[in-house]
Amino acid sequence: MTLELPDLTPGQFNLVYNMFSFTIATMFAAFVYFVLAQKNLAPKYRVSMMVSALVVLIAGYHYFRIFGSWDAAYALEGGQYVFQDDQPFNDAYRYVDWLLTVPLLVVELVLVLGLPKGESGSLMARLGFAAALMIILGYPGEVSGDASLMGERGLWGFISTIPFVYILYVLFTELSSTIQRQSGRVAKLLSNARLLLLATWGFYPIAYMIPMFSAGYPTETPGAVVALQVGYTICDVLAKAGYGVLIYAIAKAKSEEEGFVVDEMVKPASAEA
Ligand code: RET
Repeated sequence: MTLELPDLTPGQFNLVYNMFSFTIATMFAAFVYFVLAQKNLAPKYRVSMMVSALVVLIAGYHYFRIFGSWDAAYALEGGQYVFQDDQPFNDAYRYVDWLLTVPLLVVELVLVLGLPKGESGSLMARLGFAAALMIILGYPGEVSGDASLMGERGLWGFISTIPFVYILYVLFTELSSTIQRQSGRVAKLLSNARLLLLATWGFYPIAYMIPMFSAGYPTETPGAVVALQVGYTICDVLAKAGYGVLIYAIAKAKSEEEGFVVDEMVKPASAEA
């Protein structure tokens, strides 16, 4: 779905432009890091790092497309960035990205817990399904021309919050006993990952609400358009790359506790003889 946007000042246009560019670099750098860091983990935990790598790769691609769409949607005319009607900004990339990556993020967390097979399968299926539902239900509100709190944006936002609350409920009730079963160090890291998830995921619905309080959104509210894009972008960097680093720390701590030793030293030829 494409969006009609207002004209912007160079400062506003460039802020979003640079944030998108920074995010592409971060996602691809995180991809390389997650792929290379796998060798430091016990084989059992490598799959959660693979999922982290997939998430940032998918996001890097989508930010590349979002960046291209943003660039094409504006032209500098007389010192202002003027919106181009024939090349509207495509906001669907963001939701397609979330649809693919949000279920993967919950899978990542469940995988790193290292639960028995039966338990983890059901947890992943329930959380993954709720995550996908949350994104699908939020989309009609995001692209609706009616951005008011009591209108379409507010309604879809409210419906989408139901699966969101369900995810939080599962994470903070069912998962608590699992976390308590882990050693002190791992339990601390796991509850940090859960808190990071709450803090970053909780920010998306807040960003989603910005247009509800901006009369005339989007064509008459350049500030709200910029705030929404910058807000979602910061959340994505933290929720994907930042969260992946924490998942790595958990997987590393668990690997060490389970006796895994990284064999990094390449022995000189003479030592092998
Ligand atoms: C929407 C619509 C309004 C209500 C709620 C929402 C929640 C969105 C979330 C998105 C998380 C995205 C992540 C992406 C990173 O890969 C859809 C904005 C509750 C929680 C983690």
